[in-house]
Amino acid sequence: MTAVTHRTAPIAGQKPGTSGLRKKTPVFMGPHYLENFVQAILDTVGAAGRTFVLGGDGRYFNDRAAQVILRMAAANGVARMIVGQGAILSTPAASHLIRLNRTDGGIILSASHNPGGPTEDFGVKFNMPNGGPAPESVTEAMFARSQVLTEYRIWEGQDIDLSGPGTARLGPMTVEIVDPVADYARLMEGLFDFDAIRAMFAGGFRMRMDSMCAVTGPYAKAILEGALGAPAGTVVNATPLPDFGGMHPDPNPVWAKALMDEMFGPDAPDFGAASDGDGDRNMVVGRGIYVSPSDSLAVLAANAHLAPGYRGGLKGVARSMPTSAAVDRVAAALGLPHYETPTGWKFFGNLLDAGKATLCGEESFGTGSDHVREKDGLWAILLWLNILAVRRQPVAGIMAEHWARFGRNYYSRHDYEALPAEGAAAMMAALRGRLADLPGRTFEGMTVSAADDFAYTDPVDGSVSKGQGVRVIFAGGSRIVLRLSGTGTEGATLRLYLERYVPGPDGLHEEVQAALGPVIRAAESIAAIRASTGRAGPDVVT
Ligand code: G16
Repeated sequence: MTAVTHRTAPIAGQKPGTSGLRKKTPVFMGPHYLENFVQAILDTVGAAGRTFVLGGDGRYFNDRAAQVILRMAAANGVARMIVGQGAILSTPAASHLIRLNRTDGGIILSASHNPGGPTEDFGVKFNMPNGGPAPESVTEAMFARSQVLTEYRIWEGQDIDLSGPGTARLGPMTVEIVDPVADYARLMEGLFDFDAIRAMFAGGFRMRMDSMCAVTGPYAKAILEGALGAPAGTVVNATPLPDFGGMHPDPNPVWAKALMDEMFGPDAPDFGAASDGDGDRNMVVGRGIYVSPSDSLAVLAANAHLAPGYRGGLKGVARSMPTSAAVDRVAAALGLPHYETPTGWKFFGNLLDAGKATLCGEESFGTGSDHVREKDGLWAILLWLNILAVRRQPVAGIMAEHWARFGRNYYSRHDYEALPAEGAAAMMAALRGRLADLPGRTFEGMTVSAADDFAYTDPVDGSVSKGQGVRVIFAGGSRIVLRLSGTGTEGATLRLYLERYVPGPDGLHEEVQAALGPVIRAAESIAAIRASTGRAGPDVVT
């Protein structure tokens, strides 16, 4: 067994997007592709003497990629790797292990909610010592390195047996194989009132958790059915599979349709939830009522003090720019600072580290807090359960009271997927060129009060991120946002975010797409999406 150096050449396009480098699996499995990117990571963050966490969501190629990364780490002088058993770690559990063990960061293998399999998606991302995704300055440096490197180092040798907890050696490097669930479960137990939730389940409360054949299965089984005593069978699709059982592990009403059907059916349980490929996203549904991620963030912010971990109140809240302003209204009522960041969890890291925000959330089914530096699907579900256990009301009752108090931000996202990349970029460029003409003009009876391309100055380190999405804001709080997704692997995905504020007391219980009708029509007048894409309508409406 020895470290060898292989000659290689830069591979174009190894540029991390919204959350790491995501490509089709065959691309990642191509000659030197994974190796080049991992070498670029190690060269950028430094390897000698370091300790890193390694794990992934179990998708196809996860196991092979983990073995390659371990051998590369050993050859590059890494001292210790903490690896989830079977190379499995949910993204929030990885974030926790990075922090708990005071490591130098971690490598997470996941393409999140994108489907997995030999012809589907794979991804690699690096998280910093604070447990959060690498910021743009670091991912840019990785990309730059990938474009000039000429060799990579790898240990020649056998695979490490990752099938059970324990310690192994790979040349000079120690490999510590850990239970993926245990430390994470302990963290949750410290944040939430497990006794109250246990009593609620014991009293007959019924829940359905859809793990979508992805990584949260073992976590949800251990915590919900194990520690909290929910009946066996509460968690469905609980075995992680390399192809997610053919499911698209994206917890939204479209892809988690079976759960939606059950929650709107005659024998609906009290509470429904789903999580995604790597366990950082969540969807929550009550009996007969869907809770949008933006509303969920607002409800969690308004009620977090009911959970022991947040009893002292929140330091502040943050949301991504396209996320609805529902949480801003809670923050204003509670006198909390609130922040608006670009899309991408990495932008919350500084706010959390600096103690400026406790809760963060995004419209893209992500919610989290300062307990880790990633969004956390099961955490959000457990916080909901804690709130339900204390308030003893159905989800619909909680939502009705919330809207009555704060008003309602009707909200929807329309996605146009797999568009030709150049055409989509040209459409956005044309729109950006028209923004200056919009203020003062009226569409569907709504007057534009501001229109811009969102730029963010990080309040902690002063870094500036420009071109983060077009905003058209109307007097009265309605809003249209357009941006191109940074997580797709095929062509371009255009995201159109639509929001309309209704202060109440009237009009708080309308059908969402109907309530948004004027905003949808205004968006078409302003951006001419259908005309420029040739599409009759969006592919996915959430
Ligand atoms: C990632 C990011 C999120 C972002 C989402 C959608 O989530 O971490 O911050 O909101 O992608 O991004 P986009 O609109 O650019 O596709 P995940 O769950 O995919 O890691």
